[in-house]
Amino acid sequence: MEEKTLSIIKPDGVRKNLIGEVIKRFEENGLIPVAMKMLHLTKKEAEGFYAVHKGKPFYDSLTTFMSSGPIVVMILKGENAIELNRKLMGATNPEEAEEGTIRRQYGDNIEQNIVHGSDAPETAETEIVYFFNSLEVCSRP
Ligand code: IDP
Ligand code: MG
Repeated sequence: MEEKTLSIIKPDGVRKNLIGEVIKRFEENGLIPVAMKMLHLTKKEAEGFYAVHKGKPFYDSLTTFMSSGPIVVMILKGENAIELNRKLMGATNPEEAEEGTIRRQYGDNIEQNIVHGSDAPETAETEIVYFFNSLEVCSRP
């Protein structure tokens, strides 16, 4: 089934100059960007995005990290885009991520793990509208 998912190259990915590398992985694996922008979240905006994790011990540190520098936010389109993106990213903890995945290859630790990807159709929808309005989403074959 064709799906859309939200992808973020986190501040560590941007600092490490991995924008091109990450997008290349997506394109090579059938995930096509249909919307894209670079922005620097405020702490409040990062807290809003990660509201689902509010109350967890890592929430404050995570949202400080996510607002520590520019990020690249994208909507990716493709067959089973949500699951495929999660597969290319690898497990949350880079040490536990499969060999060859983005997080395994480039992530420093369980927090600073280079990329975000939606985990289900409902969260993909919520996350997409958090960042993009309908005029910013392109139609691509
Ligand atoms: P996911 O990004 O693989 O979906 P989630 O459990 O949704 O993982 O957590 C969101 C983000 O919060 C992670 O990508 C990571 O940056 C951070 N995070 C998750 N668990 C921990 C933790 O135990 N310590 C520190 N940061 C964490
Ligand atoms: Mg998640």
